[in-house]
Amino acid sequence: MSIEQSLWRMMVLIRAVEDRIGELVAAGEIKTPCHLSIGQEAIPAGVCAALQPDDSLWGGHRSHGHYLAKGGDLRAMMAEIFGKATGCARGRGGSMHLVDPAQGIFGTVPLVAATIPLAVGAALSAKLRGTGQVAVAFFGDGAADEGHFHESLNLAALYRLPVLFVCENNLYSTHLAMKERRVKDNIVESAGLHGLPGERVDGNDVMAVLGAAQQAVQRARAGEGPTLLECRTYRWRGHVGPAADLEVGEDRRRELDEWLQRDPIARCRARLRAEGLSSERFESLEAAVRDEVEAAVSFARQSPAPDDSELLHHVYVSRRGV
Ligand SMILES: Cc1ncc(C[n+]2csc(CCOP(=O)(O)OP(=O)(O)O)c2C)c(N)n1
Ligand SMILES: [Mg+2]
Repeated sequence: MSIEQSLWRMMVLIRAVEDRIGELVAAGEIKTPCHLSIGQEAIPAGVCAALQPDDSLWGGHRSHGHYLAKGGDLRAMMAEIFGKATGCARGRGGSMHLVDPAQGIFGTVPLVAATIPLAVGAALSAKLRGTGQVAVAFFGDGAADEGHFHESLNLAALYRLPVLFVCENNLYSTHLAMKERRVKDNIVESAGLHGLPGERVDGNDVMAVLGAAQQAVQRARAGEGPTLLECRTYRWRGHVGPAADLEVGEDRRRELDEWLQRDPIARCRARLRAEGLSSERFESLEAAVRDEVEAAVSFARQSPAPDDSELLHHVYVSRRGV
């Protein structure tokens, strides 16, 4: 499979998983709040394809795609979202606490901007140990409004740390459009202010995202320090849950119509089609993805809930090792 085909497949997987999660939330079977990234799939797919398995990933509340693209186990994610003992956080975290240390996924945390400095810490550790590992922080435009973002960029630039700051700018922080929160549309300029390179990328073009991430990773591994990528995109669903949130702000319906035309999966598919990939091949890959998603849902449904007696396990570190 070519790199572009595997990126297309990853985007299809992320969307199929999230479409299914949306259905299960609407049906009341999933109770945990779920923030869907439908429309934004090119960013996790493109960035993670530039990483090695032992590079670390740090995410936020909208991180299903980050987890999957970095190699996180789909069944363990679905079980986590169902609150089951087989979940990647043993059913205690839900959709917003996905973790898989074996794949370098050390934390997705719903406190906005909280994992940006953690990625800087991981990059400092990698630099001190001389491992060559890179750390990636995924965060939204809302997180770029927070002080953590600026402190992290400054420190990473000062110490020339191997870290990628990936801002997924979907133009909204909950229901607040960027223009209601910032005087200027200038997140990418924060890079220059703090002394690191910054680039605005078409976040709905998976090959553009991949190219920008590869360059940033190369710089980081060469000891040249951090990069900020501001990937422009748009989420098709509302802030949380499956609804489209069309009543949020007067611009949303028009914007959504425009951004639907820039569907990252359709764009990638059109390129692959022009290169000769047959409709039958697309259909068989899509069917395999659907089967994979249904197998994960069955696994989650059949898994046991955590036992009541373990309620306080894994909450505090115990000297007895419980
Ligand atoms: C420190 C903190 N402040 C506020 C919130 C409430 N909150 C949750 S998600 C969110 C919006 C974040 O927007 P953005 O960073 O652009 O990410 P997006 O939801 O667009 O992916 C806010 C304000 C929070 N979780 N943490
Ligand atoms: Mg946002």
